[in-house]
Amino acid sequence: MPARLTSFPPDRLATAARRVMARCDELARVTATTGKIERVYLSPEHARVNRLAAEWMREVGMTTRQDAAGNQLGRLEAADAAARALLLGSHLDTVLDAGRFDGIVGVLMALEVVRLLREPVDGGFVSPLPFALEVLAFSDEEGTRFGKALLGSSAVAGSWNDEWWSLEDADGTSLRQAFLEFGLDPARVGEAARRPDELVGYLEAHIEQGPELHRRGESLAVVSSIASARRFQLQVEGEARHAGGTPYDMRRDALLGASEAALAVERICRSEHHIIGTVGQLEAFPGAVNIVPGEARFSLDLRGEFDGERDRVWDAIARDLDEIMGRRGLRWRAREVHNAAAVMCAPLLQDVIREGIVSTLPRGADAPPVIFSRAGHDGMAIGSITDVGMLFLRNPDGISHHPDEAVSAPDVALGIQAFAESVLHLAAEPA
Ligand code: HGY
Ligand code: MN
Ligand code: MN
Repeated sequence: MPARLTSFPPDRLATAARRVMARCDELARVTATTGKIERVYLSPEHARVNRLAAEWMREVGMTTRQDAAGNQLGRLEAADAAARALLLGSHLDTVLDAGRFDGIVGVLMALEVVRLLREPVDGGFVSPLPFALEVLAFSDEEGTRFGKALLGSSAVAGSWNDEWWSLEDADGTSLRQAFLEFGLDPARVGEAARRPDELVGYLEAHIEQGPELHRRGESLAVVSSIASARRFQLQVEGEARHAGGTPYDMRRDALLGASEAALAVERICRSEHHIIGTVGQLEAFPGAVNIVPGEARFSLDLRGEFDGERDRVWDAIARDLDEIMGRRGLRWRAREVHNAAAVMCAPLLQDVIREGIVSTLPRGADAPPVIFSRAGHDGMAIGSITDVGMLFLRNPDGISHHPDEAVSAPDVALGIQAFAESVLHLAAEPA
């Protein structure tokens, strides 16, 4: 451990980190698919992890509730019951065949911060700070089941869109139906919304999901901003024909059009510094080995540091698709299923996160790294109602959205200290 530790004994931090790692393993076992980690919105697995999270929230002295959008919340009151709340947290849902730390480690680290900062009172615990502490375990950051990301945090931000009710999952279950089956009332989703005047801000610890900290040999970073993201479902229409009897000059092969489109996305985005485009899904229809695909569907996930750059690249991609599909006698259309503007992390919250990281470094060490997040986070939604700050933890090799996603216990211990110190620095700020 570095020489300069402030108010938290190293053994408490190490114990907290071990607890976080063990609970990441425990939550990884709550999955829809044995041998993989898969936990999607409004599923039985979602309900089970909410119960586990609520138990751990109560264990540190918080009162708990599940909100009207299925987010699990814990709250530790301040001495002044009318005090505003500092929100800490991340998400407990996952992508398909996920790693065990994306989102999860942030929720568990937030609980360890509460455990470090709470003070006993009348047989319970209280936040000794000028604000209440809340831990939010968001229910759907990834958008895995319905394609639209940030559903849980959008409800908290009061930006739920009633058009989303008709979104369907792979089985054709609508979001509305899934709400009802989970025991939630679609008509009351608005009750999850929080008022800006009751909040101090939102702080999230998260693995970097990229290689920069690994390459720098650093444990922690301040996040400057969260990438803007647009997601599309695209459809290409050609003509299904016999795979043997149809000569090439008569074909309108939708899969080849979509394949050229995917390569065009890579070519165009590679020429742009801060734009990243990914085709993660691609499907041919009717999908028989002896039929030329008459239809193809594919996804596009497009991100950028700034909204304008991202939108300009989308226009360039659309022009390329017009040329490709025109040349191949195909038609194409795109449906936008997600659009989140870039969120700048508040300067004050960047400062307190920086102070928190400095508390873990030896005296005289260089200033902590500052990184722009290419991954999306719940702060993109929460940023519309309160200030957002993020702390990144190194994840070796940067691999994420993959079972090999990793984080080290020593880095988690440093992250818990930095996170707790950040909260203390914020509490010391003038109201
Ligand atoms: O897709 C993302 O960037 C995030 O991990 N949901
Ligand atoms: Mn993710
Ligand atoms: Mn995440």
